[in-house]
Amino acid sequence: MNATLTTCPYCGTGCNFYLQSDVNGRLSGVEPAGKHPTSRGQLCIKGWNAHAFVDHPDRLTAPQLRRNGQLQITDWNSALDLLHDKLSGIAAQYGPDSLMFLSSAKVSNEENYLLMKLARAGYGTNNIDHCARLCHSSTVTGLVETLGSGAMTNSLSCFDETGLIFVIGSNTTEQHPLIGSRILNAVQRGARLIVADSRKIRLARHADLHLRQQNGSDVALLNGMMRQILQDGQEDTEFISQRTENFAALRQGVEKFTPEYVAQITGLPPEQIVSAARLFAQARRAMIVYAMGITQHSHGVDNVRAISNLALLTGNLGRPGTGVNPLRGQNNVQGACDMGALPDVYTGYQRVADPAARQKFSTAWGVQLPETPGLMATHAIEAAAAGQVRGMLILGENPMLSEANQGLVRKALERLDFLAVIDIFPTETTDLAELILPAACYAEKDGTFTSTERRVQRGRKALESPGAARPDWQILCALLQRCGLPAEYADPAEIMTETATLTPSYGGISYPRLEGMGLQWPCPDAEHPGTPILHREQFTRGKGRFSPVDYRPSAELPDADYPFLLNTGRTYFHWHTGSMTRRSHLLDREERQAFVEIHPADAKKHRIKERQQVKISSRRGTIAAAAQLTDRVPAGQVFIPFHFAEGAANALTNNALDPESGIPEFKVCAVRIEPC
Ligand SMILES: Nc1nc2c(c(=O)[nH]1)N[C@H]1C(S)=C(S)[C@@H](COP(=O)(O)OP(=O)(O)OC[C@H]3O[C@@H](n4cnc5c(=O)[nH]c(N)nc54)[C@H](O)[C@@H]3O)O[C@H]1N2
Ligand SMILES: Nc1nc2c(c(=O)[nH]1)N[C@H]1C(S)=C(S)[C@@H](COP(=O)(O)OP(=O)(O)OC[C@H]3O[C@@H](n4cnc5c(=O)[nH]c(N)nc54)[C@H](O)[C@@H]3O)O[C@H]1N2
Ligand code: SF4
Ligand SMILES: [Mo]
Repeated sequence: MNATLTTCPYCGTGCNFYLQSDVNGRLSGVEPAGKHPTSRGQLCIKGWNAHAFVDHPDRLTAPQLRRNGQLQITDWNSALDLLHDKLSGIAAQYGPDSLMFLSSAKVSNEENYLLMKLARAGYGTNNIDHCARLCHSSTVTGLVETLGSGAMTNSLSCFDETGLIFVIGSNTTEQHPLIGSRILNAVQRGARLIVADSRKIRLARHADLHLRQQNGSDVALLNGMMRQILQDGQEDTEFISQRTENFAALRQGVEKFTPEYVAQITGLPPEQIVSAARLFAQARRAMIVYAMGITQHSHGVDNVRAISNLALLTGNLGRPGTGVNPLRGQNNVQGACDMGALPDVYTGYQRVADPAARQKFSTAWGVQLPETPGLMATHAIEAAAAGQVRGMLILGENPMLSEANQGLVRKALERLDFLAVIDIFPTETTDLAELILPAACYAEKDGTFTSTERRVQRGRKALESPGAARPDWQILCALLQRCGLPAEYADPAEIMTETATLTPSYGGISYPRLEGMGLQWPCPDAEHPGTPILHREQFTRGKGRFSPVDYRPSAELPDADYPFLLNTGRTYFHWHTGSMTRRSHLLDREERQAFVEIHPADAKKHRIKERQQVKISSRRGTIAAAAQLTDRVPAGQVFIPFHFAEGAANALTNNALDPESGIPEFKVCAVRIEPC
């Protein structure tokens, strides 16, 4: 029996475990890492089952090419030649910006670095993005403006020291289970808990206050809390005068958000807004924790600004047990952003529009680089549907199920002249691809992954990949070479060495230093111990900036034709588009089919029974799913997880985008329901 220490491939909590393999080199199970600072000898159900999909018979094992509608197996050389010829041919004919590259928060830092280098240096376009666009792009935009850095400010260990936790738009016990447990431990120790979520999530049961405001009304709620704090004279005047700017504008901006006005918008009783403000302001150390309930709105950046304003107003930044803490979702979404798999930045958020940064990368890579920021993933879908993007390479994403408004996504992908997908399994997106390349999964390769607390950690190879599947980094190296760029890296460690020289915040990161518990960036040099808490002496941007925001309603609200508000998200057992968890026996057994949460009173009105198939329609599509009658959702709202292809929530969702971050409004649109 062998045991290989590695990082969990599911969520950004970043737990570590040992993959156990038997004498035949097959995985037999998982054992949590006892000394790890996050997992501390525990795992959630997905971690315990992280070995289960690895040897599933559906794994892609050979490159495949679609000819006359039929998939044919081909060899690697022909497949890579074809891929390069197609991409360079489209670039030559229609310009490099007719290409789009989608990178992946499931793959390593090194692989994200190589794909962004390939897009920029190899094919001459900044059109590269990944699922952070659908996730925390609002955070990156909002927090860079207010604090100077888009990452979680504090560390997970801070939950052990805080006096109050304000969870807003995060179903933490299901989506970041080991962070959820840590919050529950803090509550047991005596910390106060405020939960703001229209759904009665598990944390709500343990909260001092559960605010069930209408989805999409958080700006009003947060502004109302700030107005009350100012009225009570509970703001941190010393912090405001020494460490912030633009305070007068904030005071003015929140002035109209009286408890009564906020009550009208949120549907909350005015007293609850006052109580929330008082509870929050009384804590000497308060942590704000948020996720998709905040970011996935057409005003997602404004939501993030409002959160940042609240933390600045109360001096809850730069100290242990405080902070603005966006919980990053995928195992390496923090890393994919850090590595510059984004249209406007290179690694470490160095801007492509900044001539000095461009010169630095141009010199290092030995090529001229494109000057204008590229397309966001969501804009690229629109551009492909309009015939402006013609070739796409997708590495480890499944936009057919994960992007908003599936009808539009299908139109976009079908209209492409060429689509290639690199994945470990067949997906709804590979179904549309001309070329499919088989990748090694996390257990079959080395690499690094960066968790939500900015902890860069090792993933380690435990077994060989099936058939002809190859690690993504090797596939990308072969493409870089076809573009005439040197790519003779012996292993991912050498790729990290190159990345570190170009990235100040990763400057001190190297494989030998990551043995043990990894390192938290910024880690600028080889002696630096890493940074558990950001903004201690000053903010990354200097002063913290108050950015007042006004309330804007969601793009599409319920009306007479579509009377229900559709909320979408996830469940404990499944992961996104299900490619891995629906192929993990024990997880699949727990939840086998698409379902919709409906309030019992609404079900009664529409004569819908428990487990009955229900038709749900929006202006963009119709799906069927099994009714789950529950008061987890408020009356007037239905909740559908987006894991299930046969009842795809995103056939319904609205692709209205936040004007700044380009994130879709996954959390609010209007639907109607009827029995099938
Ligand atoms: N099991 C499992 N875990 C996961 C994932 C998974 O697919 N499965 N995905 C990972 C990823 S990539 C991410 S990004 C995270 C996401 O983690 P979360 O953001 O925690 O998950 P969601 O279910 O998308 O939404 C969280 C909550 O936001 C609430 N909400 C909706 N609209 C609003 C609103 O307007 N205001 C407020 N205050 N709340 C609102 C919803 O009711 C829901 O309970 O989870 C990660 N962890
Ligand atoms: N309605 C609705 N839609 C949403 C959301 C929502 O809350 N509501 N949330 C959004 C959010 S936050 C996110 S993060 C996105 C996620 O959207 P996606 O990233 O598109 O979803 P995943 O299913 O995680 O897709 C990852 C793919 O990578 C593959 N893969 C896994 N490991 C590897 C590997 O090592 N190499 C390669 N090449 N491939 C690999 C998997 O098989 C899978 O097909 O969904 C978004 N969509
Ligand atoms: S909490 Fe996240 S990282 Fe930890 S075991 Fe569960 S899915 Fe894996
Ligand atoms: Mo995400």
